[in-house]
Amino acid sequence: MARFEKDFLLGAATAAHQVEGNNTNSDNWVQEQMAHSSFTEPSGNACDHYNRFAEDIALMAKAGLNAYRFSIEWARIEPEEGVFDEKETAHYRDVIRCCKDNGLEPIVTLHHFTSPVWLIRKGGWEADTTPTDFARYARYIAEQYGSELQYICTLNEANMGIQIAVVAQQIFQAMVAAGKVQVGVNLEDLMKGNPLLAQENMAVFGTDRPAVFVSPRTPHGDEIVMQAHAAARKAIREAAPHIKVGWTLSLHDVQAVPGGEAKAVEEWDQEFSHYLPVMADDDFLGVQNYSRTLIGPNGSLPVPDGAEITQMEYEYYPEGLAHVLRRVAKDFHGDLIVTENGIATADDSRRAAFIDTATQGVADCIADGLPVKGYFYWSLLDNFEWQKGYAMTFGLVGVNRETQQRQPKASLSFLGTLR
Ligand code: GCO
Repeated sequence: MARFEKDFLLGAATAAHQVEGNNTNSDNWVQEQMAHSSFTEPSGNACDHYNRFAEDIALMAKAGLNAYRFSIEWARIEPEEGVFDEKETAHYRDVIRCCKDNGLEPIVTLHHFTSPVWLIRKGGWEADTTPTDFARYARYIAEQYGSELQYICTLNEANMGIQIAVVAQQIFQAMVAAGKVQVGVNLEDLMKGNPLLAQENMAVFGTDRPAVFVSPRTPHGDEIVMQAHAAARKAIREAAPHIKVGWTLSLHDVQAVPGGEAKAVEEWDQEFSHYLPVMADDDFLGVQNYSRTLIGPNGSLPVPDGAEITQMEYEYYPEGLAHVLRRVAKDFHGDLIVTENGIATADDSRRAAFIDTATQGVADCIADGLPVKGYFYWSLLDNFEWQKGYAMTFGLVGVNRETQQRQPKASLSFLGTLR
């Protein structure tokens, strides 16, 4: 049953590195190949989406979706500093065209966690040169594809590095905050450090602690990320003024238990509020929510006893999405797009139930006047969940790892009925 207007953007999301395969010029690829890698397995061919995008896009169209959020891989477009690759540029032009031919609005993300190796060698997401480098790439994309696009997300989960820094600290204090980070990274390894891995990093990146996007970020790095976003936004607007620009944030439904109120405010400020000045000039905010976090007087609490947990070990809590939308709308006055919301589960009926509750929450927000323009389920495919590898099944479509054959799930058809 339709829950949204026909022009509401209803779709699924992916990220280049997690689905395309063979992203060989990226920092992640190199780290996955290291002998002492903290990744459970390498991404390899991933879902071969690089070659099978037309089939995947057709599946979404057939199900009734009208939008696709995907990322362009910077490491493919600019494999060497200042050198733009024409073949890869043509590839993403084909992807965008394929979306349009299938009646899907392409929502492009410029950076979804992975970066070119050369950027990390220069100091990565802690380096003062990165905002300029990122803006050059953003301008190129806007010049190349601007006439075909209406929306660009600059950075995916701009706040992830800060979340990881905070959680990593807590882990050191023996507070394993299960469910605190909405992404599959191996935090314990990250914090303990492995001297052999440090040597391998040194050999490739010239530093034993490469400042990749998904690593504990310093306050300086947080500034760099904000500057990179603002510089990219300016470049995009100069090249293609009609494009709506925003970034995305990983936003937990932060809930205080009695006594945890002050901590919860601190948590929300670090996750959201302190970014308000840089976001003030954005057209939209990409909201990414998967669960809630309960906060007590000393910080985050474990998942309540008896609660249903997902494969990611955080709480099944689809109500969190509407809570977060209502909360951000109080302070951010542009449009809102749910750029990610989803569940890793082997039981597809739980996925459909999750989508049902979450999207009903979105529809209620819209009925109350919130400017929510779209909902993108994470993820289209069972894909590479970073350091956790292929074990996490978020997809609306299963992928046979041997044959790459696609297996659309009932949740895909269910999502398609909502507009
Ligand atoms: C994230 C990411 C995705 C993850 C997803 C599931 O933004 O954290 O955008 O890459 O795969 O969140 O953990």
